[in-house]
Amino acid sequence: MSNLILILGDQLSESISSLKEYDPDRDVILMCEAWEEITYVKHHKKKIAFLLSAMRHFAALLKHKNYNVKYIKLDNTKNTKSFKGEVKRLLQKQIFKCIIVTHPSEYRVLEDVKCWEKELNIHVEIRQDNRFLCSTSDFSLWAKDRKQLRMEFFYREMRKKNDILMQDNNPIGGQWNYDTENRKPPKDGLKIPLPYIGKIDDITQEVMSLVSQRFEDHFGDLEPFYFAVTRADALQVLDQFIEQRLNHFGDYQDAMIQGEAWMYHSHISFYLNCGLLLPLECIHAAEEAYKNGTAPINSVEGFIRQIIGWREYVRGIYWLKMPKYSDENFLDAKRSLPDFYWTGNTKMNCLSQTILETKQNSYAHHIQRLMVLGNFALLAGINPKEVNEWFLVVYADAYEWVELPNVSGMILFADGGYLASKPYAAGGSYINKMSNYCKNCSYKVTKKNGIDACPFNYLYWNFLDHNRVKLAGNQRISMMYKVFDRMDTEKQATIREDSEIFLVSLE
Ligand code: FAD
Ligand code: DLZ
Ligand code: SF4
Repeated sequence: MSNLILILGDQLSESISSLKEYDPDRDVILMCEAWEEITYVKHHKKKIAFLLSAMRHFAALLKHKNYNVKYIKLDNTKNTKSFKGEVKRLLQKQIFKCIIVTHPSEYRVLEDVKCWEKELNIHVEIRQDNRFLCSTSDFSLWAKDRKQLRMEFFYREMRKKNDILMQDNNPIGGQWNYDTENRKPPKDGLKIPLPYIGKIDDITQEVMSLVSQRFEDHFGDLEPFYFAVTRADALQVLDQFIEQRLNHFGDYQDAMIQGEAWMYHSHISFYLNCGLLLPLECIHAAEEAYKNGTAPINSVEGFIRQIIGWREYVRGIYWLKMPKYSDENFLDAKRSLPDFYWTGNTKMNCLSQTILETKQNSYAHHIQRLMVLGNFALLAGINPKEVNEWFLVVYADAYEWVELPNVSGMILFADGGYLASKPYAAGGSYINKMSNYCKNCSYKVTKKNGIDACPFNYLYWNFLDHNRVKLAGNQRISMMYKVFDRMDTEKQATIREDSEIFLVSLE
């Protein structure tokens, strides 16, 4: 008897586990555009267009290779709008032995799928996601009995286990981590290569019309659209990165330049997260560039660390800690997300630039997400639920498994320090050092207090002061409490007053 193989929108890899032992004479592959997936949060228009186009192209490729694919478009009048509804509809037409699906990447969907066996009265086989290098069970084993997890130790294990950048059981170059060589401020006159610009074919055009008609009220600009939507094109993005950007990736990993949304980053997260690219091929391409002498170790190690380290680490934490992780709010942050996160309408230039680029591209690079958007949300005490929803909506690479640990764990310290050893809090001088945003800002980054002072400056101290009970014991920031305590009481009062005025103005 035949199997029904369900392929979800972020599982667009021919080597995916659900397709193993596929039998062309019996099995049916189901892919569906699901209203529920598109609207359970109101995803950025560009993100929807990207994913639907990538899904349609993937289905076309499978059909071309004679796979038996049933692809349900969003505007199919019989579309029931959900994964379960579409599976059920197919079960009513044909008898299957079993439903096969690769482990969904989000807890919400996994919980749904787990109920189908009972509800639909058919065996459901959930296969491990073979696109990650560390299985969820291996991660739990590694994490077991550790009170605090640290990415660095996980990363070293992954390097050894996968034999990446290793020589005789030692790290190539003699060091595991070149983080200190990943922090060059931007310099004038950098010639940053243009990002990949994909062609819009008929499939993408059709999807774009659909998105502009049906999702007009969603955040973000649909045009110009330039993402790759096939594996072949995504491989070109990777090649272009290795040839043109990797060389400087390490030096300028933490740098931000006004008007340069893409910097020397790789822009492959969209493709990795939906399956068009696979982690090992990206890692091997970078390792090869080091061996060929075309990219330095600080770039290659830095890039590989993001993929084999951070990406796998946050996924491990997600599956270890869900569902409780999504309710964490260690610092009891309650403020609503300011409206300017949707409009960019703020006098704070770093925020305004980053938000407008996000609106345009459905992309911002890591340091903008971390030190501008994240730092502000942390210091202003924004409610983690609202921050998480915003990050899930706006980025084309966002799925809960990767977005949630980065937001609740990395930027908001909402998990109390499980993922990161200290809050990534900083005043304006850090942003000034790593960017040129402050030059064009209405606020003065050098001023600590007063109406025209950079808000990050007083909000930083106010944040520490406000969260003293929960943070003062953290060894990595206890020093900053000593600095605050040495300030005279008048200065401390001014910090509190400026912060109060500013935070009230957000409401
Ligand atoms: P590069 O800088 O070129 O890095 C290469 C690859 O490393 C990325 O493509 C990505 O796959 C991986 N990577 C790097 N950092 C991380 C990280 N912290 N966690 C997981 N993978 C990482 N990444 C997502 O893929 N989806 C998200 O929803 C997401 N949300 C984030 C939210 C916040 C608050 C922060 C601070 C980071 C978030 N990241 C997320 C991580 C990171 O910012 C993006 O992966 C990166 O900006 C994607 O751009 P790139 O491909 O040019 O990355
Ligand atoms: C993100 C997304 C969107 C916007 N649309 C669809 C869709 O129409 N069909 C689909 O199969 N997947 C979509 N996705 C990706 C899913 O949300 C993702 O596969 C699950 O969250 C994985 O658990
Ligand atoms: Fe951002 Fe402050 Fe610099 Fe303005 S002065 S760009 S608010 S860091």
